[in-house]
Amino acid sequence: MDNHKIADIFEEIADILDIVGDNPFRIRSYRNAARIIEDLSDDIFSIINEGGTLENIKGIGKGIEEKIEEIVKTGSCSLLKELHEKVPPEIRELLKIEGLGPKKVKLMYDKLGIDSIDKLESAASSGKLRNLEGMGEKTENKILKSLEYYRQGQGRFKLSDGFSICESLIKYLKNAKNLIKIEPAGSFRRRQETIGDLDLLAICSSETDIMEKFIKYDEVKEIIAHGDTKTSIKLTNGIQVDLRVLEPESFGAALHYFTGSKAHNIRVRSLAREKGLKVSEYGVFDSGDKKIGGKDEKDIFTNIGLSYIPPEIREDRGEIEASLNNKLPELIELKNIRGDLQIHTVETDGKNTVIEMAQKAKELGYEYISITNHSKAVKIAHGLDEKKLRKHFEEIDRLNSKKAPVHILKSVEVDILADGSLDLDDSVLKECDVVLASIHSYFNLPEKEMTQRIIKALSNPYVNILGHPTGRLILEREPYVFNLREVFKAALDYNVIMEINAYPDRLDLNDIHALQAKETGLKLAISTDAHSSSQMELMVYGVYTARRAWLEPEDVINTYTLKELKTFI
Ligand code: DGT
Ligand code: CA
Ligand code: CA
Ligand code: ZN
Repeated sequence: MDNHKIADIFEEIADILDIVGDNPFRIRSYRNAARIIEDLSDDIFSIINEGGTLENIKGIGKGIEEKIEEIVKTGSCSLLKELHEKVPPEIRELLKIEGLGPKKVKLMYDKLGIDSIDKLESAASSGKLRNLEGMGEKTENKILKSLEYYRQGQGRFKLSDGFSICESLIKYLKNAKNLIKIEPAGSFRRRQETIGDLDLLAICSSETDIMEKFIKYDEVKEIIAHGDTKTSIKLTNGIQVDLRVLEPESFGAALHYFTGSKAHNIRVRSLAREKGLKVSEYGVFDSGDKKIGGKDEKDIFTNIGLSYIPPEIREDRGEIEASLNNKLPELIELKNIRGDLQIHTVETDGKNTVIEMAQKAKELGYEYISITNHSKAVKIAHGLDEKKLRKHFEEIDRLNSKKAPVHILKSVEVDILADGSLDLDDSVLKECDVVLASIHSYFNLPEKEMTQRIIKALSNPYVNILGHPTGRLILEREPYVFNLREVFKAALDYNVIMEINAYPDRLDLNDIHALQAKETGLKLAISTDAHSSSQMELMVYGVYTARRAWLEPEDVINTYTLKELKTFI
């Protein structure tokens, strides 16, 4: 449990109170508390566990503080449990549809009795939603589109969720009797952007109680199967976890098999057959069925004449051929990153100051950061106009001259307006070290118009990087509709770099598009889009995406030294 999880609980409480039509002041106090806790730099768990108080935190009253203590001490919240009983999960699920908030859910329930995704779908497709107050045909169509997207992603989870689940679960299982090793496999190990279920593999020296511990884990909702070598559970958040206990002699073979992907496995097996060998989850066997390897994962590769293939590219997208021909890429690693090129600060909607972000960059071992606050069109983020941006730059100059912890590049995330023009005057863009341009509004233009809009923005001579190029939010919002290949071609003409936004909800460009960008001849920048110093640690998710896209350090401009970067820009 961390601050983020407490904030989630309060956010959910506020949502449900909204649905049942509770007192608006009470609702607001939970929503505020959620926001405050999310932004807090201190760890609430340590504060409470060390006997401290939250009294001094503005916006956290007595009632909320008691709830927090309850959550820290018991791991759950009785109010939320009560609310869960009042409002069934089918209604709460409606909140997951993009564009539906608690107010709309309540309205739809009160007026049309909509209490499930199925009922929502039939109401929307038979044109019943458009007659509700504040809705119309457009909203209705939007909801239908969101529904389709939701159904596609149903049952899948973001990679970052996989990390938090794995972390707590593995920490818990580490105390099992005689456990030697436990490792995640599957799509999680391949660092796919979403995961269907988690696959854990363990070896134990002798008799173990790991399966008993596993089914007694706090977060278990359902035991799907329970045996000595394989057990499957479903957690309260809906994710399934499979745990297998293996013989040490075949651990490597099983790790390879259960890491997948399935398509990769099929290729590996047929390659083995061509060599008169057999590969299974138990090992590598010769024509006489004698086991010749399987303890270590690398046995699988070496025995069939392959060099080791990193999990992230085991997708049968050419990795087998590359491995056979010794042409595997030297994949980028987190340690190659020398700076972060999208960072927001208190000047707009960030939580930390420029100097705090620079300090964090220093801790991460970086050489430079680029401060990219929003421009004025992004009103909810209090975007900067020309005058404010220039003042901000003076401050950055001052910090750089006083030996800032890392070099601070003067930049901006300039908004791409509906017609493709930019939100700031060229005269100020010219003064920037780096210009990042992104779309934050008018997501639903027709394809041609959207493509032209982006290309027009790229044609501005001062634009260096296109931020979160497709605008998608994983499992939430589809990319905007435009012709990506044409945009890539234009980017090549205008020398514009494509961003891989590392924020776990975005990962935009995704792996496939990032590879296409590389093949077009473009460079990429992996940036966190951090709105607080701790979010700068999310860089690793962008690196996973880059690895899945076969990127090497030279493909990514923030692996360059400051001097190289400046020359390139
Ligand atoms: P997911 O869970 O949908 O995100 O994707 P994975 O890749 O984790 O798939 P999962 O959990 O169904 O199975 C784990 C791995 O086990 C998979 O990546 C490859 C291997 N595997 C599963 N079923 C088969 C199969 O029928 N044939 C082969 N060759 N391998 C399989
Ligand atoms: Ca899986
Ligand atoms: Ca599985
Ligand atoms: Zn942005």
